[in-house]
Amino acid sequence: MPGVNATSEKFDLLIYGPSKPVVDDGFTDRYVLHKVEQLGDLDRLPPAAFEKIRGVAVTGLVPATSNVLSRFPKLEIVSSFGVGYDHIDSAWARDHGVIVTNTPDVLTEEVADTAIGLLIATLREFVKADKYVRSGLWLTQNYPLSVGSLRDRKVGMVGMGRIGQAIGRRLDAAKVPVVYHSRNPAAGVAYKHYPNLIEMAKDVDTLVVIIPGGAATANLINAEVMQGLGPRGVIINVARGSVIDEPALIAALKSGTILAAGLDVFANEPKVPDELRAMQNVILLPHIGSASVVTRNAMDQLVVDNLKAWFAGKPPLTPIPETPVKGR
Ligand code: 8YV
Repeated sequence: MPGVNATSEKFDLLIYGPSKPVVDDGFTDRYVLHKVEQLGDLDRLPPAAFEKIRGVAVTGLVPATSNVLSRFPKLEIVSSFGVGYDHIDSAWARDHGVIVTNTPDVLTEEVADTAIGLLIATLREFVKADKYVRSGLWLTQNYPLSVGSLRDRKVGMVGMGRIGQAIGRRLDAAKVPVVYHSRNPAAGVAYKHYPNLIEMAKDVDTLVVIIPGGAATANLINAEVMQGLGPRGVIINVARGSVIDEPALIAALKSGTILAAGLDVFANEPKVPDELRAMQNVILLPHIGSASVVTRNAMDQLVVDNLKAWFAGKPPLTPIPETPVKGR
């Protein structure tokens, strides 16, 4: 019977993705661990392992498509690292009675910190200013005043989930007005809601993007949105690269349609377009929104704890809404 805890039973798990100490060392000898770091290595698993594996820990943004998941006929649960799960085919999982879990909450404040840091660094040009000091130019003249400032801005959040609300709290503390766009108004949120993104873009000068990736939000931030934002416009993206039309962003930054951007995520990461890398009015981060030791350890631990709860016959701690757990 799925997930039942008979004393002598062993549970075969696939650890899929980059090796992580918290995950690698997180299981007792009741678990048999099979490890695959990337998609291309799956074929190296012995055929018998595919028949036995009942749980998968996805420890990074490695694809868990229907092609991958359907190779495990006994699969019961996919425990994924990260709050976003656009790398998992959750519809396939739902249709095949497989539970998917993610790692919400434990990264909320860290990602919100990153968003605010990136916003201020972009507006006040911290990276350029740092280079200025290192190059010795400060000895000859003061660094020019930054055109951007948080002081005269109005932020339009794209997405108002847990992380969006944590970013909002930080902006409230900084006395910056906030409004937001999302498909539906968020419960218990007092900021003005815009059902229409273009209308919001016209009313603000700064977008902070923190919505899930995937087909429903692909290229949501397009040329029209950038046009609406206007020449003072600043875009901060800590969500997924897929949410922004990247060629349109490059064109808007080049032409002065918008002022600047702070990007933690990219359409085809870790590949970042040369044009973006050459620009002075962007700050580029290597997808580090949640990437501190303390937060990543907490996320890894939640990946482990979801699997352990399931194989102890309990409900997993953080199932995604698409695969709710019944009867535990
Ligand atoms: C991780 C993230 O960086 O939680 C998410 O959705 O994007 C990040 O916290 C990502 O999972 C990379 O492995």
